[in-house]
Amino acid sequence: MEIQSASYTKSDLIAAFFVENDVPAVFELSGGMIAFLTDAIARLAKTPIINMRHEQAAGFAAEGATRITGRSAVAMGTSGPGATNLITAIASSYFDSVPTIFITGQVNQKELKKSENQRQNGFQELNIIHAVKEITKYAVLFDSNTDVFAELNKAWSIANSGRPGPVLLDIPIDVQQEIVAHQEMDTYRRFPQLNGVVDNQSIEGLVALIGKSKRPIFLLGGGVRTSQMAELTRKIIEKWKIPVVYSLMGVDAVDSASTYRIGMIGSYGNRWANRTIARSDLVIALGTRLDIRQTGADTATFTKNKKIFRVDVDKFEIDGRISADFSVETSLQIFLTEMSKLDVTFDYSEWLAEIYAEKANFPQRLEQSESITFNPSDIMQWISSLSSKNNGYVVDVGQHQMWAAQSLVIESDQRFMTSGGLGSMGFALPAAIGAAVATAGRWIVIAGDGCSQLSIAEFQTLYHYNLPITLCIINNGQHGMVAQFQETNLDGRYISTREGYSSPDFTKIANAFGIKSLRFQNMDELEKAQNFVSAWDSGPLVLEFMVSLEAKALPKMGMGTSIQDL
Ligand SMILES: Cc1ncc(C[n+]2csc(CCOP(=O)(O)OP(=O)(O)O)c2C)c(N)n1
Ligand SMILES: [Mg+2]
Repeated sequence: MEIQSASYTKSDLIAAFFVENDVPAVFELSGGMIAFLTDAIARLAKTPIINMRHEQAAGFAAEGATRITGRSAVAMGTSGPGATNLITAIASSYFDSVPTIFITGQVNQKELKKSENQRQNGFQELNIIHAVKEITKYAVLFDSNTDVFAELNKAWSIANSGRPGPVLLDIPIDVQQEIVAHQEMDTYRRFPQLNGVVDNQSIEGLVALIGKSKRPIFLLGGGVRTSQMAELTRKIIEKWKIPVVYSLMGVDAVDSASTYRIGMIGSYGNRWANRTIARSDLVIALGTRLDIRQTGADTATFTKNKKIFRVDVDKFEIDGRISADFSVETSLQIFLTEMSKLDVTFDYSEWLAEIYAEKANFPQRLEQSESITFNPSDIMQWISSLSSKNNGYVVDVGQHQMWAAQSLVIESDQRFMTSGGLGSMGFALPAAIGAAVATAGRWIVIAGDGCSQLSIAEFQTLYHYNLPITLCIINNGQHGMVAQFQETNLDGRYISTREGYSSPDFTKIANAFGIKSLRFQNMDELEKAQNFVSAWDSGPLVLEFMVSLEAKALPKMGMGTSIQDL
């Protein structure tokens, strides 16, 4: 891009860089220390600026937009409280490997504190670089000598290469206003660098292992989507004909129509899927870190009587809590591309039949007691049936998250997004706002009554931009996930999950924000509303589902146990 004017500022360069790098949108809440930046972005009028009601929501929205488009979106906050409000969202992007770009305004360079021992010099001054060191891949404070283009290129490149993750740029307000000389836009972009190589031995080794295996299984994680490899993964699965289980982050790795897609494993996995992986003799784990919620605390039992073959781009995960029999440190792009070149197919029809028989024994809806007539599993099936045109689901944190992961039907190309590593309540609605801004079409949010109270302010963002989002609030009148923990481990003393907890009338709240809403008490009411809700096509809609306090997230692996025990 040619810079036209003689008096462009560094803010203008940054705005131009966003355009050049296809930034889907900038999400922010205003502040004096970012006012020059937002002004420059608005004057260029190419990158949408979405005004959120909290910087944390801006950060989650940028994460959502980045995850869905595969292109880094930007979240901005002013110095001090704006910056600290971004921190939870930065951590979320870090743990879920999302290359979100965070930009904070900073006080004038001459107002920065004079020594590390001085608490604060400028008003709202705060050393955000220091604060986010552990949860960013790169964080840098600009000064007058910073080569702006070089730093932007570096930031985008680091965020998107290897195992992706967030970066933060802290830009003092005086630097934002500095005039730059007439300059050619540096169009040089570094696309994600693929880490590692695959030697033939690894692939041949895998084929040999499968040859010796009676019950192999693929275990897919969030890496499949992070590396944009869902399509190729599906092709390989269909050709190799090997069953697939997945982690919470891998729910949308393969769509539900695939015969080989068995179910979710882990602490709250589908019972039949956990039993399947427990019985398998070879686990081919792709892009998954085998965390405690997947394997249980007892890792020895998890690995018993089976070989584990792992592919991960992050060496530190491979060296992490589960040691594999064979591991390949490389990107899934490289590994899956090599896999797809092999002309092999396997016949595990007997193993598959066994798995299907097991599945028939444990219908998900029957995990609940019979007294639960408005069954969460049925509700998820109903939500799935609303429209196959939905882009997918953005899901919050709690029992409702597990009900969604266990029972939603994921159609081809539909996404399932949730806060995996950080598990942050209040993620879903803002993340869906990011997704809705960055793509055409409707998104479904599934959130609990507790989570909804963390993101209620964003109802105004929904209304203001008239976003095509259907917010499904699963209202069980409690912090159900924690209450379930208290029931098992604290003799049913429900401190601050039931006692001292309450929630407002969400349908009235939605109406107060100018948003249409409906409340449902039972399956009959859902059936009657089906046509209306399916046809709804004008901006946001809030649906509230009144679920029993007694509904549980089941099956549940006990503390310190293994999935073998389920
Ligand atoms: C920011 C944050 N605070 C606290 C928690 C702990 N926590 C996990 S689930 C949960 C309850 C969520 O309640 P609700 O949204 O009603 O979901 P439910 O479990 O009832 O479906 C809490 C408090 C968390 N994960 N994130
Ligand atoms: Mg709840």
